[in-house]
Amino acid sequence: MFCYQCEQTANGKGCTKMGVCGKTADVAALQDLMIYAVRGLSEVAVEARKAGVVDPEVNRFTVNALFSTLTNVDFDPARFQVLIGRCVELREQLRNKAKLGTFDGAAAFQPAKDPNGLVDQGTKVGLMSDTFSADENIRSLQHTTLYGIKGVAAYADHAQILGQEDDRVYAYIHEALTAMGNKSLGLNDWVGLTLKCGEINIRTMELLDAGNTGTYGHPVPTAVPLGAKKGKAILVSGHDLKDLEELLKQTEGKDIYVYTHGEMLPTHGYPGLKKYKHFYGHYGTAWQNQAKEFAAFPGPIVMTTNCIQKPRESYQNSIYTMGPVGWPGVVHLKDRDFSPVIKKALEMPGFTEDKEGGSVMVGFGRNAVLGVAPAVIDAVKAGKIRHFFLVGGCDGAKASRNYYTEFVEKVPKDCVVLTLACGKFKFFDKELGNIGGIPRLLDVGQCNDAYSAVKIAMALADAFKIGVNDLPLSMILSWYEQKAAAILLSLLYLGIKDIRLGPSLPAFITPAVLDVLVKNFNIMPITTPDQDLKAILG
Ligand code: SF4
Ligand code: SF3
Repeated sequence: MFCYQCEQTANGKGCTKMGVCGKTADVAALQDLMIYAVRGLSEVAVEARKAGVVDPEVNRFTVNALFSTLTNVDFDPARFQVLIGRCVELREQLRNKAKLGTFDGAAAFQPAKDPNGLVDQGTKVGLMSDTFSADENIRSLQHTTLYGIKGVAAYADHAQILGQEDDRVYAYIHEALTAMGNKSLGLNDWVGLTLKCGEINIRTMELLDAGNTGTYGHPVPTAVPLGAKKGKAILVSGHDLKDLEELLKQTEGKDIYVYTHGEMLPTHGYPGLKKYKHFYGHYGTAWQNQAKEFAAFPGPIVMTTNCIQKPRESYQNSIYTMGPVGWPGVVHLKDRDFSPVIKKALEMPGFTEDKEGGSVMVGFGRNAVLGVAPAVIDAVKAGKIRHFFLVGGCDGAKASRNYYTEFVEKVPKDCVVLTLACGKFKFFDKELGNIGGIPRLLDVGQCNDAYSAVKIAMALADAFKIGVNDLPLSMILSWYEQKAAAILLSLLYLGIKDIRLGPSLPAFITPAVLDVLVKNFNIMPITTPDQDLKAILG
């Protein structure tokens, strides 16, 4: 196997025997084959679009299948076997519907009949195979684009669940995946396709934002208890709001409290979700601590999307996956039917007493923050707020990620920290106080809400009549998986400079490609909190 799509890749180079994430070589091969099959489907979709045929099922399948290959999403070989078969079926249906001729290569791929045969096929179409460019810099951009597309696919999948779609997003994905087989494209073409991914991701996140806020209202500042309420309990993790809503509906009146985990924390701010009285509080921290935290939770756990890790035996029978998530042997919920989870919650002990745990504030999406924009602008003009830091991105297991905790601790008292995504768990429960009533720590939301942060930055720039790069705002980002790659490409597409990125730089970026990024965007690795703060604040 060879995989280097995430930040924790082995030795900062690539996982070759087994994923640091727990992905086996067989699953890695099946994921490679899945990508190859989707590339074939994309080729046919591109030609079909030219013939005026667009198939919504193909579009939705495309993003769902890509989402399932994201880090920490699907580890179940059996589910990939089904998806690969379905991919080829849809491809042939579309080819017939659009009355297209025959294809070769990925678009003519026929899956082997048995699992071993599929794994064999997968080993021949991996990242370093001749299905990608032989030029290491072009390949680097192809892989950067592929990972960006995976992020876009995740967001597009969430958005379409809430009824928000734009064929421009699907068309780009199909075109860029098809381009990967086009040997005549050069380095500049790939720079263009890579930045285009960032542009398309902004559109996708806009759709997702419209889906979330259109369905559940704009998040409002909300205190979320970190303790527990005596009673039966269900824990829900991942990012999907619709899954959470359905769970809340189905558990209403059943004397069960629903707790969020990880990236579900910001959902407490949505009016359409917080109205449920039994939607109680938040439990635990970021994904990499789940084995210990899940083992101590006295009720069942539902994983709606990333990040899942190998379940411990103690909760193997009380954890459930749904949507794109899978783990071999773990029950996969279908059609948002939570009855097995509810049954399990009623069997399990739940919390036997109330537990005090303090609380954290969420709900500072663009609507809430821009609602107090005049006060913020006045505070900046009066010199009460010196600088804004967006400290956001993914969390992870590496000790070097303590940088972000220390950084936020050391941010001077006259500065405000905006945060989003699961990286916030490095400091989410710190008491940072406020500046004239404006909280110094503002949780914008999930990684899925990065659009909201971009909107805030742009609105501030407009208000001050300056460019985003001239704002007293610095981005200190942490990445782990491919949604972060998509967001990073969006920031680059918007021309945002001086981003500090850590804890390490992507292994899939070659020195020459990095050079281009540094020259054009002055992107740089994090150093130490003291040194970076000094460089920024002077
Ligand atoms: Fe390794 Fe990350 Fe790929 Fe898992 S997803 S195999 S940890 S590079
Ligand atoms: Fe976290 Fe997995 Fe990326 Fe949504 S949940 S930010 S790592």
